[in-house]
Amino acid sequence: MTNTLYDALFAPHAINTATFLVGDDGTEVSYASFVRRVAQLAHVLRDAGVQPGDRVVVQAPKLMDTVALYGATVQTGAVYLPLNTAYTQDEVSYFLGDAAPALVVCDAAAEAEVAAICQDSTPVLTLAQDGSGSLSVQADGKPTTFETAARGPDDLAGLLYTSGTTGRSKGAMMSHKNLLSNAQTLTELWQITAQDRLIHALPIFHTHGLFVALNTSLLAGAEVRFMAGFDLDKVMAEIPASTLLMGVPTFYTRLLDDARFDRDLTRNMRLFISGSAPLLAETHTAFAERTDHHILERYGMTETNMITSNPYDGARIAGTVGHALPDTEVTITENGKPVAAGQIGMIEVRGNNVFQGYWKMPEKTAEELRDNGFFITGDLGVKDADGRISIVGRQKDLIISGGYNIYPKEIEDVINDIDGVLESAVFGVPHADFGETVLAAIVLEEASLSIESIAATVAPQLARFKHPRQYIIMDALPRNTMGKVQKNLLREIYAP
Ligand code: MLC
Ligand code: AMP
Repeated sequence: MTNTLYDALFAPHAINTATFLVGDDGTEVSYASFVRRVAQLAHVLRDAGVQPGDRVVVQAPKLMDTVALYGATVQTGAVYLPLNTAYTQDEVSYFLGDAAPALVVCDAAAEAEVAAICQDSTPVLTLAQDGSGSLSVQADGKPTTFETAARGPDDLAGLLYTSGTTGRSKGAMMSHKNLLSNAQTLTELWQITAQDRLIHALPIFHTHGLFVALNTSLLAGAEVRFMAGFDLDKVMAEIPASTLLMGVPTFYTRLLDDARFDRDLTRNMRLFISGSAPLLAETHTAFAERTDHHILERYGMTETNMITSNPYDGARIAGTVGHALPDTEVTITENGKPVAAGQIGMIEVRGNNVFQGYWKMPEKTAEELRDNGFFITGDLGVKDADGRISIVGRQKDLIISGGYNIYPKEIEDVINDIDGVLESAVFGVPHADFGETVLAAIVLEEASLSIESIAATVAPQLARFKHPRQYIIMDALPRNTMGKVQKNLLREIYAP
Protein backbone atom coordinates (compact mmCIF):
# COMPACT_ATOMS: atom_id res chain seq x y z
CA MET A 1 0.00 0.00 0.00
CA THR A 2 1.33 3.45 -0.76
CA ASN A 3 0.46 6.60 1.07
CA THR A 4 2.23 9.53 -0.57
CA LEU A 5 2.79 11.73 2.45
CA TYR A 6 3.17 9.02 5.10
CA ASP A 7 5.73 7.12 3.03
CA ALA A 8 7.88 10.22 2.59
CA LEU A 9 7.59 11.95 5.96
CA PHE A 10 6.96 9.29 8.57
CA ALA A 11 7.70 5.73 7.38
CA PRO A 12 11.43 6.32 6.74
CA HIS A 13 11.92 7.12 10.44
CA ALA A 14 10.62 3.81 11.83
CA ILE A 15 14.14 2.79 12.91
CA ASN A 16 15.67 6.28 13.13
CA THR A 17 17.02 6.67 16.67
CA ALA A 18 17.91 10.36 16.20
CA THR A 19 16.05 12.96 18.23
CA PHE A 20 13.03 14.53 16.55
CA LEU A 21 11.32 16.75 19.15
CA VAL A 22 12.78 18.40 22.25
CA GLY A 23 10.14 19.99 24.49
CA ASP A 24 10.27 22.99 26.84
CA ASP A 25 10.80 20.65 29.81
CA GLY A 26 13.73 18.92 28.10
CA THR A 27 11.72 15.83 27.09
CA GLU A 28 13.22 14.29 23.96
CA VAL A 29 11.35 12.08 21.52
CA SER A 30 13.28 10.09 18.95
CA TYR A 31 12.02 9.75 15.41
CA ALA A 32 11.39 6.03 15.93
CA SER A 33 9.36 6.50 19.09
CA PHE A 34 7.44 9.31 17.39
CA VAL A 35 6.49 6.95 14.54
CA ARG A 36 5.28 4.42 17.13
CA ARG A 37 3.16 7.10 18.80
CA VAL A 38 1.70 8.04 15.42
CA ALA A 39 0.62 4.40 14.99
CA GLN A 40 -0.97 4.30 18.45
CA LEU A 41 -2.95 7.42 17.68
CA ALA A 42 -3.92 6.02 14.28
CA HIS A 43 -5.53 3.10 16.14
CA VAL A 44 -7.47 5.58 18.29
CA LEU A 45 -8.72 7.37 15.18
CA ARG A 46 -9.72 4.13 13.50
CA ASP A 47 -11.50 2.92 16.66
CA ALA A 48 -13.39 6.21 16.75
CA GLY A 49 -14.65 5.40 13.26
CA VAL A 50 -12.39 7.64 11.21
CA GLN A 51 -12.18 6.40 7.62
CA PRO A 52 -9.99 7.52 4.70
CA GLY A 53 -11.23 10.89 3.43
CA ASP A 54 -12.87 11.83 6.74
CA ARG A 55 -11.95 15.11 8.37
CA VAL A 56 -10.29 15.15 11.79
CA VAL A 57 -10.66 18.53 13.48
CA VAL A 58 -7.91 19.42 15.94
CA GLN A 59 -8.10 22.47 18.20
CA ALA A 60 -5.52 21.47 20.75
CA PRO A 61 -2.48 22.79 22.59
CA LYS A 62 0.92 22.67 20.92
CA LEU A 63 2.17 19.30 22.17
CA MET A 64 4.19 16.40 20.77
CA ASP A 65 0.98 14.35 20.70
CA THR A 66 -0.60 17.04 18.53
CA VAL A 67 2.18 16.57 15.97
CA ALA A 68 1.71 12.79 16.24
CA LEU A 69 -2.00 13.30 15.68
CA TYR A 70 -1.20 14.99 12.38
CA GLY A 71 0.87 11.94 11.43
CA ALA A 72 -1.89 9.59 12.59
CA THR A 73 -4.46 11.40 10.49
CA VAL A 74 -2.23 10.99 7.44
CA GLN A 75 -1.61 7.31 8.27
CA THR A 76 -5.34 6.55 8.51
CA GLY A 77 -5.87 8.30 5.18
CA ALA A 78 -7.97 11.03 6.78
CA VAL A 79 -7.80 14.81 6.32
CA TYR A 80 -6.15 16.96 9.01
CA LEU A 81 -8.07 20.11 9.92
CA PRO A 82 -6.24 22.22 12.51
CA LEU A 83 -7.95 25.20 14.16
CA ASN A 84 -6.45 28.24 15.84
CA THR A 85 -6.65 27.71 19.61
CA ALA A 86 -7.88 31.30 19.95
CA TYR A 87 -11.10 30.64 18.01
CA THR A 88 -14.30 31.15 19.96
CA GLN A 89 -17.18 28.68 20.25
CA ASP A 90 -19.04 30.66 17.54
CA GLU A 91 -16.12 30.35 15.14
CA VAL A 92 -15.54 26.65 15.87
CA SER A 93 -19.22 25.98 15.38
CA TYR A 94 -19.00 27.26 11.80
CA PHE A 95 -15.97 25.09 10.97
CA LEU A 96 -17.57 21.96 12.39
CA GLY A 97 -20.79 22.60 10.50
CA ASP A 98 -18.96 23.20 7.24
CA ALA A 99 -16.39 20.39 7.43
CA ALA A 100 -18.64 17.73 9.03
CA PRO A 101 -15.70 15.97 10.71
CA ALA A 102 -15.71 12.34 11.83
CA LEU A 103 -13.79 13.24 14.98
CA VAL A 104 -12.94 16.36 16.96
CA VAL A 105 -9.93 16.59 19.24
CA CYS A 106 -10.02 19.60 21.54
CA ASP A 107 -8.35 21.00 24.63
CA ALA A 108 -9.77 19.31 27.72
CA ALA A 109 -10.64 22.78 29.01
CA ALA A 110 -12.98 23.33 26.03
CA GLU A 111 -14.63 19.90 26.08
CA ALA A 112 -18.03 21.04 27.31
CA GLU A 113 -18.23 23.86 24.75
CA VAL A 114 -17.17 21.63 21.86
CA ALA A 115 -19.45 18.79 22.96
CA ALA A 116 -22.33 21.29 23.00
CA ILE A 117 -21.63 22.15 19.36
CA CYS A 118 -21.29 18.49 18.33
CA GLN A 119 -24.50 17.46 20.14
CA ASP A 120 -23.58 13.76 20.31
CA SER A 121 -23.32 13.45 16.55
CA THR A 122 -19.50 13.62 16.37
CA PRO A 123 -17.11 11.92 18.79
CA VAL A 124 -14.93 14.30 20.82
CA LEU A 125 -11.58 13.37 22.36
CA THR A 126 -9.47 15.63 24.54
CA LEU A 127 -5.85 16.63 24.81
CA ALA A 128 -5.03 18.82 27.82
CA GLN A 129 -2.18 21.29 28.14
CA ASP A 130 -0.33 18.80 30.39
CA GLY A 131 -0.67 16.02 27.79
CA SER A 132 -3.43 14.18 29.65
CA GLY A 133 -6.93 13.64 28.26
CA SER A 134 -8.97 10.92 26.61
CA LEU A 135 -6.85 10.90 23.44
CA SER A 136 -3.63 9.96 25.23
CA VAL A 137 -5.39 7.59 27.63
CA GLN A 138 -6.81 5.66 24.69
CA ALA A 139 -3.52 5.74 22.76
CA ASP A 140 -1.29 4.50 25.56
CA GLY A 141 -2.27 0.83 25.34
CA LYS A 142 -2.54 0.60 21.56
CA PRO A 143 -0.19 -1.37 19.25
CA THR A 144 2.80 0.59 17.99
CA THR A 145 2.33 -0.36 14.37
CA PHE A 146 -0.65 0.38 12.12
CA GLU A 147 -1.53 -0.74 8.62
CA THR A 148 -1.18 2.48 6.67
CA ALA A 149 -4.20 3.44 4.57
CA ALA A 150 -3.56 3.73 0.84
CA ARG A 151 -3.59 7.32 -0.41
CA GLY A 152 -2.37 8.76 -3.68
CA PRO A 153 -0.87 12.13 -4.62
CA ASP A 154 -4.25 13.69 -5.43
CA ASP A 155 -6.04 12.57 -2.27
CA LEU A 156 -6.63 15.20 0.39
CA ALA A 157 -4.33 15.33 3.41
CA GLY A 158 -5.25 18.72 4.87
CA LEU A 159 -8.14 21.16 5.04
CA LEU A 160 -7.04 24.60 6.23
CA TYR A 161 -9.59 27.33 6.70
CA THR A 162 -8.71 30.79 5.56
CA SER A 163 -10.96 33.79 6.02
CA GLY A 164 -12.22 35.48 2.94
CA THR A 165 -12.84 38.98 1.77
CA THR A 166 -16.50 38.09 1.52
CA GLY A 167 -16.80 37.08 5.17
CA ARG A 168 -17.21 33.31 5.36
CA SER A 169 -14.09 31.23 5.91
CA LYS A 170 -13.16 28.85 3.13
CA GLY A 171 -11.52 25.45 3.56
CA ALA A 172 -8.45 25.14 1.34
CA MET A 173 -8.14 21.52 0.21
CA MET A 174 -4.52 20.38 0.26
CA SER A 175 -3.55 17.14 -1.43
CA HIS A 176 -0.70 14.82 -0.51
CA LYS A 177 1.11 16.06 -3.60
CA ASN A 178 0.59 19.73 -2.71
CA LEU A 179 2.19 19.25 0.70
CA LEU A 180 4.94 16.85 -0.24
CA SER A 181 6.14 18.66 -3.35
CA ASN A 182 6.48 21.94 -1.47
CA ALA A 183 8.30 20.31 1.47
CA GLN A 184 10.73 18.66 -0.95
CA THR A 185 11.39 21.91 -2.78
CA LEU A 186 11.99 23.90 0.42
CA THR A 187 14.16 21.24 2.05
CA GLU A 188 16.41 21.21 -0.97
CA LEU A 189 16.45 24.95 -1.51
CA TRP A 190 17.19 25.81 2.12
CA GLN A 191 19.58 22.84 2.41
CA ILE A 192 17.87 21.42 5.49
CA THR A 193 19.53 18.21 6.68
CA ALA A 194 19.66 15.83 9.65
CA GLN A 195 22.44 18.04 11.04
CA ASP A 196 20.00 20.92 11.52
CA ARG A 197 18.31 21.91 14.75
CA LEU A 198 15.24 24.06 14.18
CA ILE A 199 13.82 26.42 16.79
CA HIS A 200 10.08 25.90 16.42
CA ALA A 201 8.19 28.70 18.16
CA LEU A 202 5.27 29.08 15.73
CA PRO A 203 1.76 27.76 16.24
CA ILE A 204 1.07 24.44 14.50
CA PHE A 205 -2.42 25.22 13.21
CA HIS A 206 -1.21 27.23 10.19
CA THR A 207 0.77 26.42 7.07
CA HIS A 208 3.93 28.08 8.38
CA GLY A 209 4.40 26.15 11.64
CA LEU A 210 2.74 22.95 10.46
CA PHE A 211 3.73 22.33 6.87
CA VAL A 212 6.72 24.60 6.24
CA ALA A 213 8.47 23.92 9.54
CA LEU A 214 7.43 20.36 10.40
CA ASN A 215 7.19 18.75 6.96
CA THR A 216 10.67 19.98 5.99
CA SER A 217 12.11 18.79 9.32
CA LEU A 218 10.47 15.36 8.90
CA LEU A 219 11.73 15.08 5.37
CA ALA A 220 15.29 15.96 6.38
CA GLY A 221 15.30 14.16 9.73
CA ALA A 222 16.24 17.39 11.51
CA GLU A 223 15.99 17.95 15.25
CA VAL A 224 13.21 20.30 16.33
CA ARG A 225 13.33 22.35 19.52
CA PHE A 226 9.59 22.36 20.00
CA MET A 227 8.47 25.42 22.00
CA ALA A 228 4.98 26.11 23.28
CA GLY A 229 5.13 29.57 21.72
CA PHE A 230 7.44 32.49 21.10
CA ASP A 231 9.13 33.25 24.42
CA LEU A 232 11.97 35.70 23.84
CA ASP A 233 14.21 34.44 26.65
CA LYS A 234 13.71 30.80 25.70
CA VAL A 235 14.41 31.46 22.03
CA MET A 236 17.58 33.39 22.95
CA ALA A 237 18.70 30.50 25.15
CA GLU A 238 18.30 28.01 22.29
CA ILE A 239 20.02 30.02 19.58
CA PRO A 240 23.62 28.99 20.38
CA ALA A 241 22.74 25.29 20.14
CA SER A 242 20.56 25.62 17.03
CA THR A 243 21.03 26.20 13.31
CA LEU A 244 17.65 27.27 11.98
CA LEU A 245 14.77 29.59 12.91
CA MET A 246 11.53 30.05 11.00
CA GLY A 247 9.43 32.98 12.10
CA VAL A 248 7.10 35.83 11.34
CA PRO A 249 8.59 39.36 11.25
CA THR A 250 7.46 39.96 14.86
CA PHE A 251 9.99 37.30 15.98
CA TYR A 252 12.79 39.26 14.36
CA THR A 253 11.80 42.71 15.61
CA ARG A 254 11.48 41.30 19.14
CA LEU A 255 14.94 39.70 18.91
CA LEU A 256 16.42 42.96 17.62
CA ASP A 257 14.84 44.90 20.48
CA ASP A 258 16.97 42.89 22.91
CA ALA A 259 20.58 44.00 23.35
CA ARG A 260 21.68 40.41 24.17
CA PHE A 261 20.91 39.46 20.59
CA ASP A 262 24.17 39.86 18.72
CA ARG A 263 26.80 38.37 16.41
CA ASP A 264 28.27 36.15 19.09
CA LEU A 265 24.93 34.65 20.14
CA THR A 266 24.07 33.73 16.55
CA ARG A 267 27.48 32.42 15.46
CA ASN A 268 26.27 28.80 15.15
CA MET A 269 23.07 29.67 13.33
CA ARG A 270 22.91 28.73 9.67
CA LEU A 271 19.68 30.35 8.55
CA PHE A 272 16.95 32.72 9.72
CA ILE A 273 13.80 32.53 7.60
CA SER A 274 10.91 35.01 7.64
CA GLY A 275 7.46 34.87 6.11
CA SER A 276 3.66 35.17 6.53
CA ALA A 277 3.86 38.98 6.63
CA PRO A 278 6.07 41.67 5.10
CA LEU A 279 9.51 41.95 6.65
CA LEU A 280 10.44 45.62 6.68
CA ALA A 281 13.65 46.35 4.77
CA GLU A 282 14.89 48.21 7.85
CA THR A 283 14.47 45.02 9.93
CA HIS A 284 16.45 43.01 7.37
CA THR A 285 19.22 45.63 7.35
CA ALA A 286 19.38 46.08 11.13
CA PHE A 287 19.51 42.29 11.53
CA ALA A 288 22.40 41.98 9.09
CA GLU A 289 24.29 44.81 10.79
CA ARG A 290 23.84 43.24 14.21
CA THR A 291 24.51 39.59 13.36
CA ASP A 292 25.96 39.33 9.84
CA HIS A 293 23.00 37.08 9.02
CA HIS A 294 20.79 38.06 6.11
CA ILE A 295 17.25 36.95 6.93
CA LEU A 296 15.91 34.83 4.08
CA GLU A 297 12.44 36.15 3.25
CA ARG A 298 9.98 33.90 1.46
CA TYR A 299 6.35 34.33 0.47
CA GLY A 300 3.47 31.91 0.71
CA MET A 301 -0.19 31.43 1.31
CA THR A 302 -2.44 28.78 2.81
CA GLU A 303 -3.87 27.90 -0.61
CA THR A 304 -0.49 27.61 -2.32
CA ASN A 305 2.03 26.61 0.32
CA MET A 306 5.25 28.53 -0.39
CA ILE A 307 5.48 30.42 -3.66
CA THR A 308 8.78 32.32 -3.73
CA SER A 309 12.00 32.45 -1.78
CA ASN A 310 15.11 34.55 -1.67
CA PRO A 311 18.12 32.43 -2.59
CA TYR A 312 20.08 30.32 -0.13
CA ASP A 313 23.28 31.07 -2.02
CA GLY A 314 23.23 34.51 -3.56
CA ALA A 315 21.88 37.91 -2.65
CA ARG A 316 18.92 38.09 -0.30
CA ILE A 317 17.52 41.48 -1.08
CA ALA A 318 15.62 43.41 1.59
CA GLY A 319 12.06 44.20 0.61
CA THR A 320 11.83 41.42 -1.98
CA VAL A 321 10.48 37.89 -1.59
CA GLY A 322 12.87 36.36 -4.12
CA HIS A 323 12.24 34.12 -7.08
CA ALA A 324 9.46 31.67 -7.87
CA LEU A 325 10.32 28.31 -6.32
CA PRO A 326 11.60 25.64 -8.68
CA ASP A 327 8.60 23.94 -10.37
CA THR A 328 6.38 26.90 -9.45
CA GLU A 329 5.33 29.49 -12.00
CA VAL A 330 4.59 33.03 -10.93
CA THR A 331 3.07 35.53 -13.31
CA ILE A 332 2.08 39.13 -12.75
CA THR A 333 -1.13 40.08 -14.50
CA GLU A 334 -3.49 42.92 -15.19
CA ASN A 335 -7.04 41.92 -16.11
CA GLY A 336 -5.74 38.36 -16.41
CA LYS A 337 -3.01 39.22 -18.95
CA PRO A 338 0.71 39.03 -18.07
CA VAL A 339 2.36 42.42 -17.73
CA ALA A 340 5.95 43.34 -18.61
CA ALA A 341 8.83 43.10 -16.13
CA GLY A 342 8.78 46.07 -13.80
CA GLN A 343 5.00 46.56 -14.05
CA ILE A 344 2.77 46.15 -11.00
CA GLY A 345 -0.03 43.61 -11.18
CA MET A 346 -1.78 40.69 -9.56
CA ILE A 347 0.46 37.82 -8.44
CA GLU A 348 -0.78 34.53 -9.86
CA VAL A 349 0.78 31.14 -9.20
CA ARG A 350 0.67 27.67 -10.70
CA GLY A 351 2.36 24.43 -9.70
CA ASN A 352 2.12 21.24 -7.67
CA ASN A 353 2.00 23.41 -4.56
CA VAL A 354 -1.35 24.97 -5.50
CA PHE A 355 -4.41 23.62 -3.67
CA GLN A 356 -7.32 21.62 -5.06
CA GLY A 357 -9.98 24.26 -4.48
CA TYR A 358 -12.24 25.40 -1.65
CA TRP A 359 -14.20 22.79 0.26
CA LYS A 360 -17.80 22.69 -0.96
CA MET A 361 -17.44 26.12 -2.63
CA PRO A 362 -17.13 25.53 -6.37
CA GLU A 363 -18.07 29.12 -7.20
CA LYS A 364 -15.39 30.56 -4.93
CA THR A 365 -12.89 28.10 -6.40
CA ALA A 366 -13.80 29.17 -9.92
CA GLU A 367 -13.36 32.85 -8.97
CA GLU A 368 -9.82 32.38 -7.70
CA LEU A 369 -8.42 29.31 -9.48
CA ARG A 370 -8.30 29.68 -13.24
CA ASP A 371 -9.00 26.80 -15.62
CA ASN A 372 -5.37 26.95 -16.71
CA GLY A 373 -4.25 26.20 -13.13
CA PHE A 374 -3.19 29.71 -12.08
CA PHE A 375 -4.36 30.78 -8.62
CA ILE A 376 -5.12 34.48 -8.15
CA THR A 377 -3.45 35.38 -4.85
CA GLY A 378 -4.99 38.81 -4.22
CA ASP A 379 -1.44 40.14 -3.61
CA LEU A 380 -0.05 42.86 -5.85
CA GLY A 381 3.54 42.55 -6.95
CA VAL A 382 6.19 43.35 -9.44
CA LYS A 383 8.77 41.10 -11.06
CA ASP A 384 12.12 42.49 -12.20
CA ALA A 385 13.99 41.40 -15.33
CA ASP A 386 15.76 38.66 -13.30
CA GLY A 387 12.47 37.24 -12.08
CA ARG A 388 12.85 38.61 -8.55
CA ILE A 389 9.49 39.44 -7.03
CA SER A 390 8.47 42.21 -4.63
CA ILE A 391 5.06 42.44 -3.02
CA VAL A 392 3.82 46.01 -3.23
CA GLY A 393 0.34 45.73 -1.77
CA ARG A 394 -2.82 43.68 -1.60
CA GLN A 395 -5.95 43.89 -3.65
CA LYS A 396 -7.76 41.89 -0.98
CA ASP A 397 -8.90 43.81 2.08
CA LEU A 398 -6.71 42.06 4.63
CA ILE A 399 -4.86 43.00 7.80
CA ILE A 400 -1.87 40.89 8.87
CA SER A 401 -1.22 41.20 12.58
CA GLY A 402 1.74 39.25 13.97
CA GLY A 403 1.41 36.85 11.04
CA TYR A 404 -2.30 36.20 11.62
CA ASN A 405 -4.63 37.13 8.79
CA ILE A 406 -7.59 39.23 9.76
CA TYR A 407 -10.30 39.96 7.20
CA PRO A 408 -12.06 43.30 7.96
CA LYS A 409 -15.30 42.06 6.40
CA GLU A 410 -15.69 39.36 9.06
CA ILE A 411 -15.37 41.95 11.85
CA GLU A 412 -17.54 44.52 10.07
CA ASP A 413 -20.31 41.91 9.73
CA VAL A 414 -20.29 41.33 13.48
CA ILE A 415 -20.25 45.05 14.31
CA ASN A 416 -22.92 45.95 11.74
CA ASP A 417 -25.22 43.33 13.26
CA ILE A 418 -25.28 45.17 16.58
CA ASP A 419 -28.54 47.06 17.18
CA GLY A 420 -27.80 50.78 17.06
CA VAL A 421 -24.86 50.53 14.62
CA LEU A 422 -25.45 52.01 11.18
CA GLU A 423 -22.21 50.94 9.53
CA SER A 424 -18.54 50.33 10.17
CA ALA A 425 -15.17 50.17 8.48
CA VAL A 426 -12.42 47.99 9.92
CA PHE A 427 -8.87 48.81 8.85
CA GLY A 428 -5.25 48.22 9.80
CA VAL A 429 -2.65 50.73 10.94
CA PRO A 430 1.09 50.15 11.42
CA HIS A 431 2.09 48.58 14.73
CA ALA A 432 5.67 48.29 15.99
CA ASP A 433 5.29 44.74 17.32
CA PHE A 434 2.61 43.11 15.16
CA GLY A 435 3.31 44.96 11.89
CA GLU A 436 -0.34 46.00 11.67
CA THR A 437 -3.14 46.29 14.19
CA VAL A 438 -6.93 46.49 13.88
CA LEU A 439 -9.05 49.63 14.30
CA ALA A 440 -12.80 50.05 13.72
CA ALA A 441 -14.56 53.23 12.62
CA ILE A 442 -18.26 53.14 13.45
CA VAL A 443 -21.26 55.27 12.55
CA LEU A 444 -24.02 54.96 15.13
CA GLU A 445 -27.74 54.88 14.59
CA GLU A 446 -28.32 55.24 18.32
CA ALA A 447 -26.04 57.83 19.89
CA SER A 448 -26.44 56.21 23.31
CA LEU A 449 -24.68 53.00 22.26
CA SER A 450 -21.37 52.84 24.10
CA ILE A 451 -18.01 51.60 22.79
CA GLU A 452 -17.83 49.29 25.82
CA SER A 453 -21.06 47.56 24.87
CA ILE A 454 -19.93 47.22 21.23
CA ALA A 455 -16.64 45.64 22.36
CA ALA A 456 -18.51 43.35 24.74
CA THR A 457 -20.74 42.12 21.92
CA VAL A 458 -17.80 41.51 19.59
CA ALA A 459 -15.69 39.68 22.21
CA PRO A 460 -17.46 36.29 22.42
CA GLN A 461 -17.93 36.09 18.66
CA LEU A 462 -14.39 36.59 17.41
CA ALA A 463 -10.97 35.35 18.48
CA ARG A 464 -9.14 37.86 20.64
CA PHE A 465 -6.46 38.64 18.03
CA LYS A 466 -9.20 39.91 15.66
CA HIS A 467 -10.70 42.38 18.18
CA PRO A 468 -10.31 46.02 17.18
CA ARG A 469 -7.78 47.61 19.53
CA GLN A 470 -9.58 50.93 19.16
CA TYR A 471 -13.15 51.90 18.22
CA ILE A 472 -13.65 55.31 16.65
CA ILE A 473 -17.12 56.83 16.47
CA MET A 474 -17.60 58.95 13.33
CA ASP A 475 -20.51 60.98 11.96
CA ALA A 476 -19.98 59.42 8.53
CA LEU A 477 -17.40 57.16 6.90
CA PRO A 478 -15.20 58.88 4.29
CA ARG A 479 -16.33 57.79 0.81
CA ASN A 480 -15.13 58.47 -2.71
CA THR A 481 -17.41 59.66 -5.50
CA MET A 482 -18.35 56.03 -6.27
CA GLY A 483 -19.59 55.64 -2.69
CA LYS A 484 -16.74 53.30 -1.71
CA VAL A 485 -15.35 53.70 1.82
CA GLN A 486 -11.87 55.21 1.66
CA LYS A 487 -9.95 52.98 4.01
CA ASN A 488 -6.68 54.52 2.81
CA LEU A 489 -7.85 57.83 4.25
CA LEU A 490 -8.79 56.19 7.54
CA ARG A 491 -5.38 54.52 7.66
CA GLU A 492 -3.68 57.88 7.09
CA ILE A 493 -5.74 59.73 9.68
CA TYR A 494 -5.39 57.14 12.41
CA ALA A 495 -1.80 55.99 11.78
CA PRO A 496 0.13 56.22 15.07
C1 MLC B 1 -1.38 37.29 20.18
N1 MLC B 1 -2.18 38.37 20.31
C2 MLC B 1 -2.27 38.97 19.14
C3 MLC B 1 -1.51 38.20 18.26
N2 MLC B 1 -0.96 37.17 18.94
N3 MLC B 1 -2.94 40.07 18.76
C4 MLC B 1 -2.86 40.41 17.48
N4 MLC B 1 -2.13 39.73 16.59
C5 MLC B 1 -1.46 38.62 16.94
N5 MLC B 1 -0.73 37.93 16.05
C6 MLC B 1 -2.80 38.91 21.51
C7 MLC B 1 -3.42 37.91 22.42
O1 MLC B 1 -4.76 37.72 22.11
C8 MLC B 1 -3.25 38.58 23.76
O2 MLC B 1 -4.19 39.59 23.91
C9 MLC B 1 -1.91 39.24 23.65
O3 MLC B 1 -1.74 39.51 22.25
C10 MLC B 1 -0.75 38.40 24.14
O4 MLC B 1 -0.90 37.06 23.67
P1 MLC B 1 0.35 36.10 23.56
O5 MLC B 1 -0.11 34.77 23.16
O6 MLC B 1 1.21 36.22 24.79
O7 MLC B 1 1.15 36.74 22.39
P2 MLC B 1 2.50 36.28 21.85
O8 MLC B 1 2.90 34.95 22.36
O9 MLC B 1 3.45 37.36 22.09
O10 MLC B 1 2.17 36.07 20.30
C11 MLC B 1 2.52 36.95 19.30
C12 MLC B 1 3.09 36.14 18.15
C13 MLC B 1 2.01 35.12 17.71
C14 MLC B 1 3.44 37.09 17.03
C15 MLC B 1 4.36 35.38 18.59
O11 MLC B 1 0.86 35.82 17.32
C16 MLC B 1 2.48 34.20 16.63
O12 MLC B 1 3.13 33.19 16.87
N6 MLC B 1 2.16 34.53 15.37
C17 MLC B 1 2.47 33.67 14.23
C18 MLC B 1 1.25 33.47 13.38
C19 MLC B 1 1.52 32.46 12.27
O13 MLC B 1 2.03 31.38 12.46
N7 MLC B 1 1.15 32.82 11.03
C20 MLC B 1 1.37 31.96 9.88
C21 MLC B 1 0.11 31.92 9.02
S1 MLC B 1 0.42 30.91 7.59
P3 MLC B 1 -4.65 40.19 25.31
O14 MLC B 1 -5.12 41.55 24.99
O15 MLC B 1 -5.72 39.25 25.74
O16 MLC B 1 -3.47 40.17 26.24
C22 MLC B 1 0.70 32.04 6.35
C23 MLC B 1 1.27 31.52 5.07
C24 MLC B 1 2.72 31.84 5.07
O17 MLC B 1 0.54 33.20 6.54
O18 MLC B 1 3.20 32.45 4.11
O19 MLC B 1 3.38 31.48 6.04
P1 AMP C 1 -2.61 33.12 4.74
O1 AMP C 1 -3.86 33.30 3.99
O2 AMP C 1 -2.74 33.15 6.22
O3 AMP C 1 -1.93 31.94 4.28
O4 AMP C 1 -1.70 34.37 4.41
C1 AMP C 1 -1.20 34.56 3.13
C2 AMP C 1 -0.90 36.00 2.89
O5 AMP C 1 0.17 36.43 3.73
C3 AMP C 1 -0.39 36.25 1.50
O6 AMP C 1 -1.44 36.32 0.56
C4 AMP C 1 0.36 37.56 1.68
O7 AMP C 1 -0.54 38.65 1.64
C5 AMP C 1 0.92 37.42 3.07
N1 AMP C 1 2.34 37.04 3.07
C6 AMP C 1 2.91 35.83 3.24
N2 AMP C 1 4.25 35.92 3.17
C7 AMP C 1 4.54 37.22 2.95
C8 AMP C 1 5.75 37.97 2.77
N3 AMP C 1 6.94 37.41 2.85
N4 AMP C 1 5.64 39.29 2.54
C9 AMP C 1 4.44 39.90 2.46
N5 AMP C 1 3.27 39.25 2.63
C10 AMP C 1 3.32 37.93 2.87
